[in-house]
Amino acid sequence: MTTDLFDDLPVAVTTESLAPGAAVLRGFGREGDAALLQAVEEVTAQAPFRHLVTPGGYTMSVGMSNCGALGWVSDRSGYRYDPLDPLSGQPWPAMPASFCELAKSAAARAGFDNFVPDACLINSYEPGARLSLHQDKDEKDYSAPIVSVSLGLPAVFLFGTVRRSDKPQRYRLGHGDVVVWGGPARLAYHGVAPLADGEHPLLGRRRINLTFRRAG
Ligand code: MD3
Ligand code: FE
Repeated sequence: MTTDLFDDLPVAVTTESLAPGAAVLRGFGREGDAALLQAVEEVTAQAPFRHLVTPGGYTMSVGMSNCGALGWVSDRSGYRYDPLDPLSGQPWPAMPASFCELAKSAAARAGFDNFVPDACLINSYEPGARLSLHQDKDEKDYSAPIVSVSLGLPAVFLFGTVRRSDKPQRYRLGHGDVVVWGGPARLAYHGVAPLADGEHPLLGRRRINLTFRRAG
């Protein structure tokens, strides 16, 4: 359902509700796309993308990095937020101010005032990479939303319910789309179908997703 249209902006942003608590802001991140990508490159020069191993011993097909005070990591001992990058032993790169402002303004537009993220997980997908159905449960406070920003090749996003066995709905998330997941959607199962090949003018054969979280 379309609830508003900001057609006075250089990029039109429409807000649609996927489910109670889940709002898609189509194109909200598109205006600043080149600057966002530049900032991703600066972060990942310090903290390169890596393929984490799950507690079950599988290597993830999605490459991951982080910025902010806390970063999400996985290894044979489990999932956690860590203030240090295990690859370097150093703190994660600071969250660029432009990231924080985008996340805050998206959350506010979806009805979550005062969102202050302390973690940004950066996911990098190449054709074939996928993320199986999961819940995001490693954060301390589920009252804060999660804000996601998609860049590059489009993905089919799978959005279920709080019951793993419920059949997920499928949504296309394209370049610049921002989604705010809060309230009753915060603990919904979700995932990403294998990325289809393609070529994006700015990102090439790649999709990058930023997820902003209040983790600590
Ligand atoms: C719904 N990332 O990093 S973003 C993740 O496209 C993750 O890389 C996907 O799931 C990606 O954990 C999906 C959309 C998303 C993120 C967090 C959510 C949807 C969510 C948390 C609760 C419900
Ligand atoms: Fe997730």
